[in-house]
Amino acid sequence: MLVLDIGGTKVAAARWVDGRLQDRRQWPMPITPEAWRQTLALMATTYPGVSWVAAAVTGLTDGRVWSAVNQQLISFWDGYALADALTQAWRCPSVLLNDAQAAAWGEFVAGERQPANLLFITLSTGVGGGLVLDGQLRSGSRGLAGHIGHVGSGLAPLDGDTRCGCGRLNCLEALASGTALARQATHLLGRPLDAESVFAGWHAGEAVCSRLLERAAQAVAQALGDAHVLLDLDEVRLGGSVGLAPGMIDAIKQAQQALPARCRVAVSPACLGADAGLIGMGHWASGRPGAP
Ligand code: ADP
Ligand code: BMX
Ligand code: ZN
Repeated sequence: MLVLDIGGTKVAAARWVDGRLQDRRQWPMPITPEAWRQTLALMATTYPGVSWVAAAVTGLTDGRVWSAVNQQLISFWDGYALADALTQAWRCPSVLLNDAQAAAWGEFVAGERQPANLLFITLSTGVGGGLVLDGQLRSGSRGLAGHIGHVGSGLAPLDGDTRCGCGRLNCLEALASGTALARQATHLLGRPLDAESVFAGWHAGEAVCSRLLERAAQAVAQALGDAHVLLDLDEVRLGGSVGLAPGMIDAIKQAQQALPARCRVAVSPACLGADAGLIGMGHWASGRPGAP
């Protein structure tokens, strides 16, 4: 089986052999339909002889067709028959699942501990979430379950750009995603910055970057508090390049101190690191009817 993790910034791929990843590779996520078709063709040549393709993908999926929650993340794909495109590229069956839901399943099945009620949250291009409740992956009948990036954070982004690409105001994703950090810093400092530079500025003591990251951490802590009072979680695992960047988890834990003890859920870095989505997809797809 071939497993893919298609995010807003990168596409990761690996063969899934005997419950492990083999030959893992990564490409930038294309930003035009033509570039996507080229990347797909390149991946098909890189991994010949595949009998099943299982893709964890940012956005909503009914298992066959892809659509966006945040219309700004991959604008050219809305309504795209992604599973058919994968089937055509490899001439084999394919399945799809949301990326954060796949990662949540990976963390539950293959992490060091198996808490029955687990939230995986990724701070990455967007902010995604996946829920395992009573030991079962909760996708929801529309694939929407766990989309914590689109809960209202109660805080406004510092650049005044309050409307998220999903249509709501002041979403967590509009404050704490890599895209949001870069957007706010670029506006406030008047020069282009990416999320990596915002972290570098923070560690160098730059005031605007520190304020942005502390506010992002505060928004994450609030959203985790909301999820915890709603679901009584045993644990939260944090992933994504922003979530796993040095200092982020400590800033979130620090922000949790402002909440009443009952609203503070234990947060730890994803046991599977950046591979949670790929590994989760391997385990999840292996359990599907007809899987090799
Ligand atoms: P994807 O969203 O495709 O799953 P990532 O988890 O790598 O990919 O998240 C991409 C986001 O993380 C981008 O906004 C990028 O600028 C940011 N990012 C990547 N590396 C770092 C880093 N070392 N520190 C902070 N932010 C990072
Ligand atoms: C967005 C949404 C989620 C996704 C999350 C993290 C889209 C295209 N995606 O909230 O489905 O899980 O981003 O995605 O609407 P990533 O690209 O940052 O990994
Ligand atoms: Zn939103």
